[in-house]
Amino acid sequence: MKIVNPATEDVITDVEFADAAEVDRAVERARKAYPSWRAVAPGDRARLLRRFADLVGEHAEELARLEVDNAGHTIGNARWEAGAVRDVLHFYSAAPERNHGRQIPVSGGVDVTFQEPLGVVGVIVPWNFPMLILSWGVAPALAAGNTVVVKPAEQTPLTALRLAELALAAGLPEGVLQVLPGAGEVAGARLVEHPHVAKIVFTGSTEVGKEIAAKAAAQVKRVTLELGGKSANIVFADADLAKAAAAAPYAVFDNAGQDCCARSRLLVQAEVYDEFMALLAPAVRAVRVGDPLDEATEMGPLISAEHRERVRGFVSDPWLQGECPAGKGYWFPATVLTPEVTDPAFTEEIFGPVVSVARFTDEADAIRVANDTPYGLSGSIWTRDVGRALRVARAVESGALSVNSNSSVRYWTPFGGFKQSGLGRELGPDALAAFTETKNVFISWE
Ligand code: TXE
Repeated sequence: MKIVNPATEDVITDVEFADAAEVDRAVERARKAYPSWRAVAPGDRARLLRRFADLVGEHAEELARLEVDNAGHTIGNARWEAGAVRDVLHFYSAAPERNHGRQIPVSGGVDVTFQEPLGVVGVIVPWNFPMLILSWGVAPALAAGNTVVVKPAEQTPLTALRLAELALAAGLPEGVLQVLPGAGEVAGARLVEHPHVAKIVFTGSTEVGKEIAAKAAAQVKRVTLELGGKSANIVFADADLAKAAAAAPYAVFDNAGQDCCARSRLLVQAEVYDEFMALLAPAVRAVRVGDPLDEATEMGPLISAEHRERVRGFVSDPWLQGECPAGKGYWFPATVLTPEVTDPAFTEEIFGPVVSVARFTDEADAIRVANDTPYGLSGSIWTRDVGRALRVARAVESGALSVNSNSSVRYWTPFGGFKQSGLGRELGPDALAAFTETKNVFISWE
């Protein structure tokens, strides 16, 4: 399959896609590698993961440039992402030595609860953050003693393939981490259906997520799902409006809006709507779109021509559009819409640099509009009133909220969605539980 640079439309390379038989062989290798990987002493497994993390750090610039070429990320973002992959691996490298289990008092013996690895884990990765999202599944899965088969997205296999080489160079045994580029309906589907894959970690569209959940249910296979979002960015009249307006473009246009946490619904309290929009307009016009390798660039291209057409389909009568390059590359300008709240632009995940703005009257109205969606991944609340911030944060049905900030993801805190935005949590101290099975053993002393 031809792999394309979305900023230039040049073919970077050709990558062979795995068919179902190749997936079967990879799962078999992972199965063979599992007993000895789970038996590696905790300290040794920790050291191997730290070495892997260090190698990612040493190759951070190379990985970042690969992500720029393959996914169109800005070089600044891609450098941050390479550093984050290293940090996620470091964070979970501490886990093998802290997988303590529990001892619960009983009479007539000793009762021990173990957290056992699951076996072979399949990680299906999307194209929007190819190496970062890979690390969220791979690091805790390996730390817990599982072996892993990764299927990257069709468009973006390059950093995943490089990470697999670095894992081998770090000393991870053959078969412990494999990366298999392939089509979703072929290689991805086979991973989901394979009876020897114990768990699927999937990040992608809600539509495919539902299909995977249904297939997994037929085998009672474990799943973690990170799906779509339509998050609200709620600006109350008492907020620092200049700060909220300056942050709003980044909240939705980062990674050209191809972010499940994008705050693509901007809800502004009616009495400050005009004032806020007057502050928002220059901030949107100032977003620099262009060559992702230019350090000053803030927004790169969309992933493909097909995706750009999909994004364009949501846009009519924009309130404001910024500039973007003409000519080659899948460019799309930063766009602000003011649609009806029933319009698809306001209700559906666009996954592009498009924000839809609406007014609300009071706190209850803001909560009602924010929750009027099948999604529930992230969101922001801008206010100077601490009580209101807490009330709204508790009432909004989302997995990752921020107050007077856009941030959603820190690798040491839990991340995941309410409602149709997902199932289970990634990252944070609890992610290890998602890659282990609880086993209770009673030992009689009588
Ligand atoms: O996603 P898919 P697509 C949303 C976003 C975007 C839309 C479509 O709105 O515009 O989804 O993107 C693999 N069995 N998100 O079509 O198809 C596929 O190969 C097993 C949100 O790219 O869900 C890829 O590796 N696997 C999102 C991965 O699933 C299958 C990130 C995601 O692809 C499969 C991406 C199947 N039947 C898109 N079909 C987020 N949550 O961040 C496909 N795949």
